[in-house]
Amino acid sequence: MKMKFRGQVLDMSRSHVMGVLNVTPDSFSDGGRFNQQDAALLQARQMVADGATFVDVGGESTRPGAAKVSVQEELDRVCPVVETIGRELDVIVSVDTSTPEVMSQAVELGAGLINDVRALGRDGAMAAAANAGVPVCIMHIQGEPENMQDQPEYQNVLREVGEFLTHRVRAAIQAGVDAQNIILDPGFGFGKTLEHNLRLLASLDQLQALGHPLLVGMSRKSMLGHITGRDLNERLPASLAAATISAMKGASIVRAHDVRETVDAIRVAMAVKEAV
Ligand code: 7PM
Repeated sequence: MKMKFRGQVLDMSRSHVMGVLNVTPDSFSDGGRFNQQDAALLQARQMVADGATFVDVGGESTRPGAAKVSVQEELDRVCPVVETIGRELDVIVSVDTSTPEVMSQAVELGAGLINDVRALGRDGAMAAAANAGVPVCIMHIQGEPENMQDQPEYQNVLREVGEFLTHRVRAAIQAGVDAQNIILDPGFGFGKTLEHNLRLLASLDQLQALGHPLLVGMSRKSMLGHITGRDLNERLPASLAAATISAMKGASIVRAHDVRETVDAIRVAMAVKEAV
């Protein structure tokens, strides 16, 4: 159960942490490109010190209602950060994008993983991922990021997510993506109610049966707010519980904002798994 990310070989039977690094400019940080580069590198450096195996660099917000970003703007935000982190730090740089041009350029600049919340659904994305030759994470989403939470509906969420992912895997392999290079993600919060998310988490082990390593992201998500009643900035304990459960159920990569704490939580889960 090994997977190769450029230079790095990882044992995917263990759980690894992916730190979230947003390079979307928010309304009140007008620091300019150089400050943003510095800030991104500092943040990534801390994540690596805290035990991150991956840093996920994203330049396009998937938030419903977020402004659309042009291809050039996304390239300008993401590429310098990918290049700098790849050069300066011993970490696998993941590029969180659905844009084929960004996939190709980021991998050329050192990215070791493509993370696409649109499951390589944009025109040219399958081919770009196949040509890039690095592992790719295919995530389930119902609808589009803009409307996904309007009225999520499933007859059987586990079966439908499994079928969606199976179809995307087939298409990716047909486009030339190496089957050994495919990671799957049920897409917590992407077109799902709390009930759907919980059913998926409870059955995560069954998604393992699809035969690909799993990535999960629940850090700070509203599903945890719904369970605990906590605001965004008070969801760390809930996020750690979710990370621990996913690690126990075999997730290979856990995407998280709070790397240091998540690494500890996952170490406990892995120690318990090894004791069986
Ligand atoms: C608004 C909506 C803001 C959603 C941020 C988000 C995942 C991901 C994200 C995930 C993979 C967040 C998400 N979530 N990539 N990117 N899996 N593979 O809460 O669950 O971070 S963005």
